[in-house]
Amino acid sequence: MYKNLYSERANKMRSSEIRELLELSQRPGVISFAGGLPNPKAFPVEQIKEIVNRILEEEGSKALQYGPTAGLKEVREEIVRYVKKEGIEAKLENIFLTVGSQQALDLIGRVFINEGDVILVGLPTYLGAINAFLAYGAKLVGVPLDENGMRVDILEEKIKELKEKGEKIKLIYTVPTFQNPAGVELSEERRQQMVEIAEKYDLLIIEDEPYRPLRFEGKHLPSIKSLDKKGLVIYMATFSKILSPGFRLAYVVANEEIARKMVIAKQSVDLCTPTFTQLIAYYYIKNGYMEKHIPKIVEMYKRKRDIMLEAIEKYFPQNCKWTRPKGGMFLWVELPKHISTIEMFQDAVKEKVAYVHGKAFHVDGSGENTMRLNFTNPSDELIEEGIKRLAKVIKARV
Ligand code: PMP
Ligand code: G9A
Repeated sequence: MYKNLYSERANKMRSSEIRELLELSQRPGVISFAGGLPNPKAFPVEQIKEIVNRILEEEGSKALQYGPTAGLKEVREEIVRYVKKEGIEAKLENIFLTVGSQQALDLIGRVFINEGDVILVGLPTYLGAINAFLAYGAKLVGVPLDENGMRVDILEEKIKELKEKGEKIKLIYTVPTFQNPAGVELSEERRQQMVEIAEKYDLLIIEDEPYRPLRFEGKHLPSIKSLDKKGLVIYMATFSKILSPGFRLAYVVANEEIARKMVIAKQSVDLCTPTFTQLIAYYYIKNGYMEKHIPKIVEMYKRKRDIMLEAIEKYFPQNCKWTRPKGGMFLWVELPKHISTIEMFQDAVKEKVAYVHGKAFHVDGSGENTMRLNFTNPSDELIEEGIKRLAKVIKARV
């Protein structure tokens, strides 16, 4: 009955497999490797309690009030200092806060995408970005990944091909560090090459970095933004994986003109990012808590990755392949070609184990024999049991 009333945009919106699975994952007895949820033990409840009490006592009138759309000045100043440690030189005008980096992805769509504009994305890539961009009518073109992240040689070939066909290419979207979903990291050389490609073809790079602080091994690589001299990289980072996703707090670093446009777009979306959570995160960094907290999360998640890898090696059939991520929250599994992880999901649910099927992350409809496993949310004990259940389900189809 409402069909004729919906906008064309509403008809393009797709529901997220990950969000749909959250309810199932919470059913009693189900071991979920599906959602990219942090472990609740990683939430610093006591310190947040202390900060919240102090904010309410001393700054209640600010914390409970509307704030500027770009975010509170002192919070943005703190972020200027924070990203400097990442080699990113930013001024206040380059930075604004958002309600999660998911909102930043939506704002990108709002500000840059006309119907049919091309965005180049990884094959696979983050589902939430796919859905945000599709809602604005973007045409998403996939570029394969290997163990060193996006294949920038293929990226350039695709750009040339698309240009020859007269397509309007706007953006390259990448999650360079411990990518969601594949867990791989874009090599330093490819980061540099990606910037060169953006310069050569007048494109913007969206560098989405939720997992950058969650490194278990290896050396930190320069952010793509730190290699960008021309203002072509829009960098986004979030507090979701290092503090609390419930805060819905993230930030964007971009060229001043772009930041201004995105902030204007944000004005209509929500007026401002909650001042309360901004202040909590601010004091969390300022008091030095963040610096001490991140290594604890890293230690916990590294242990969980190791438990999952060990269990996979022990229980999975030999003709499966999987990644060994050096950080982040996910590993990626490839099953023999004839197995559909979409069809197999019903067996998994019967065995009370959940994952996200890989096709959801592929904009070209491929990846049906793949799946993403999250290792951060389940308890250590349940990881092994869950992998055992999953192995049983896979073996029945091999
Ligand atoms: N980008 C990527 C790559 C993600 O993995 C996620 C969360 N899973 C987000 C963006 C959204 O994060 P948030 O909105 O919580 O900041
Ligand atoms: O709960 C969400 O939707 C955030 C997690 C994203 C993911 O699992 O990739």
